[in-house]
Amino acid sequence: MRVLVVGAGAIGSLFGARLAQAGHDVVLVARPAHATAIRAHGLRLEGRTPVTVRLGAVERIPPHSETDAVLLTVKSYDVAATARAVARAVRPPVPLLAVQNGLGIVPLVAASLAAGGWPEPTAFVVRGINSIPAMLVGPGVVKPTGEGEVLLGTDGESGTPRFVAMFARLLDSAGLPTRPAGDVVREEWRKALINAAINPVTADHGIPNGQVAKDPWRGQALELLEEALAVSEAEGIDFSRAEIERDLWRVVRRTAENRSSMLQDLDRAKRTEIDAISGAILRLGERHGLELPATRRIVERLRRRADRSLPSPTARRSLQG
Ligand code: KPL
Repeated sequence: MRVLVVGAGAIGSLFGARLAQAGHDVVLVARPAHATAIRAHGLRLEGRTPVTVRLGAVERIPPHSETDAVLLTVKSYDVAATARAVARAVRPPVPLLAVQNGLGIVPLVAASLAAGGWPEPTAFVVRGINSIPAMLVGPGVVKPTGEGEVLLGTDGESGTPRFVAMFARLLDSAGLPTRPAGDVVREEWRKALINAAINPVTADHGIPNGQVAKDPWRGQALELLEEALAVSEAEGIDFSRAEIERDLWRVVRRTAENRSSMLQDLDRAKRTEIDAISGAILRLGERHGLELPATRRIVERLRRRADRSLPSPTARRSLQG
């Protein structure tokens, strides 16, 4: 199958490499240094038995792209602009799997695809809620760092179950385990609650996910989880504390070696998803009149950190290519 992977961070690169290994015809849209390294030497997939995988790599979505499916793996803050660019370049519409952290991704992707010219795009959008961890080691090198799965689902009203089944077959064929999401909104929340507990703590202290299970980080993570849970409850998404804590520690265990995506972003002086995860929870909490002091503190601290560590706007533009 021809697969266009738009967004070759850690997850896009890992998924692209595994799909190419399984015999699919993969093109990755990547930052210039990553794309150049992949074109020159292939994409190195580290792990117990490192391999080099040959696949296509380009810096921009090629105009008039012909593909059977799109994997949209950019960060949440790039979803709108990138989905618009996909719709302009890929015609007619093809099934698109949106894999990123954050809430409300399906309507955002659908609206952006419509703005780019796809008619009735919701029918083509499948949401992927991913817990498979990976790290981008450097240009042309990606490393899987634990275990997880991809939950797949659509907008219950207008999404197409056929495409969920298609992406399940595609990812399963590449050894990327999938499961039906059932209620996508609820599962997005579950992932957001887990991200709100793990990602800012790991980013704040520069620790791998596994350390979050230990004091003093454990206490901080649980405080953030509790505040985020109060917001999800106010939004009508009810999780028992016991259920979500069990899920949190399961993800921490299975991704213990991983540096969270937020920590990897700070490592590389890239914009983080703090606003899409904890910031979104804070904004929703405010609407419900909820005080979230721990969340507010960490959002402010990480925003300040990002402002200090991000390169100047000019250098940032050249990093983005
Ligand atoms: O989603 C992740 C992320 O880093 O963004 C987890 C599953 C927490 C793995 O680190």
